[in-house]
Amino acid sequence: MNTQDYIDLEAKYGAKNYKPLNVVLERGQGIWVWDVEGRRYLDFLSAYSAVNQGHAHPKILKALTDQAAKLPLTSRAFRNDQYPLMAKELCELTGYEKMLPMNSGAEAVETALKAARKWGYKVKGVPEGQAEIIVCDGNFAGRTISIISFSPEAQYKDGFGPFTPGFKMIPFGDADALAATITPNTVAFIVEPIQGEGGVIVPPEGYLKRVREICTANNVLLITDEVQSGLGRTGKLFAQHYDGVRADIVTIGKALSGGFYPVSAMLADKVVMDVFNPGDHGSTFGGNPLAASVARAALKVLVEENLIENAAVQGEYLMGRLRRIESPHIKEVRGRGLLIGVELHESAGGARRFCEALKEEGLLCKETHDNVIRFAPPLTITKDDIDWAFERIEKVLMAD
Ligand code: IF1
Repeated sequence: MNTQDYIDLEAKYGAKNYKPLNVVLERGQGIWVWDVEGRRYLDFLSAYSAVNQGHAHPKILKALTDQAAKLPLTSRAFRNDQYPLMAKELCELTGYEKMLPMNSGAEAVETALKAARKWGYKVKGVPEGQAEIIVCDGNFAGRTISIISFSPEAQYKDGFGPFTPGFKMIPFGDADALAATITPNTVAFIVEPIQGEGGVIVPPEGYLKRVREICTANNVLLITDEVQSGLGRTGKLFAQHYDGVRADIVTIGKALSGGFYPVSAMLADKVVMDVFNPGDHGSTFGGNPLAASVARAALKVLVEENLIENAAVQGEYLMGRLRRIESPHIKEVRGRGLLIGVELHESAGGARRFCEALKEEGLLCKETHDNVIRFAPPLTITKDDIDWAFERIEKVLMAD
């Protein structure tokens, strides 16, 4: 079968809920992927930051296969020997007292929202059913009905009502708006330290620090959604660390498994996490031994291979080179570490065509919204790899 055969099959039998680039991948190793025609590409999306450790990392693969051969799933009706170790290692790495394991990023966010509401009622004393959670314009936190209930994106909501109440939206980056919107019933503020889908939007200097102060002063939980910006992507363990902030709740996912398996988690201290009693919340696969074993290996690789520091160094290098491209199409280059967005002028005709052109040059990336090209390679990338990629990016962005 060739590329078109696969595309035709997908069109015939698969839902049309994505419009992918017409490249059919069959193998990946490190920063490289190969399509069914044998063509090689540099992956500059990393599966939306789920492959920070590079494709098919041998050490994570070994953890996966060893555990899969022993015991993939127990359910939480019984205990297993991997989940407690993952919980310990994750809490020690991130500096939180407790974690709750889930599968997708959206499930980690849903868990955080439930924890915040229950903390509001049981600890803060908000009247039952009156909890308010403040969100930011430009947010993306997943596709469940409660999460799209606070999405700013009409398409993500269209046809999916009625929506979950209890959310208020304020502009991203505006700490005064947060202070003005908090009421006695506000239980939490959820924010991405850098908005990924929103277009790689970096907030003003000191924004998160001020938000942290406002939440503390008003006894409101600060939730940072680090599903995409976390685990080294921006050059720090968490993007919130650029402001020296410690949120009350952190959601993580994606690279928590190095791209091998859906693994996510909510992190918090006991004062929040202890609102969950046995039976309150759960998931069939949450905390399964295969997920836990893979996550332990993925975190080990992140630390042992110094990928967080590499993201900072290589991201700085790439951003510097991108900012020197004198292309009439480029409006702004922004981001942190290896989470980079190149915003194009309207006159450029949209980012998609540049992603298509870059695919022809052997580089895979994805537009976010109409005019931003997102560059997010695996954190294992080297300076030479970046030079290889940059040559192609400059060629495409300098063309008409
Ligand atoms: C899609 C976007 C990225 C996320 C943040 C939670 C989640 C995500 C900050 C939910 C997931 C994915 C979802 C995927 C495309 C991708 C995406 F374009 F949609 F927004 F990365 F930017 N918080 N993002 O970025 O995690 O449930 O997917 O595991 O839905 O199209 P998930």
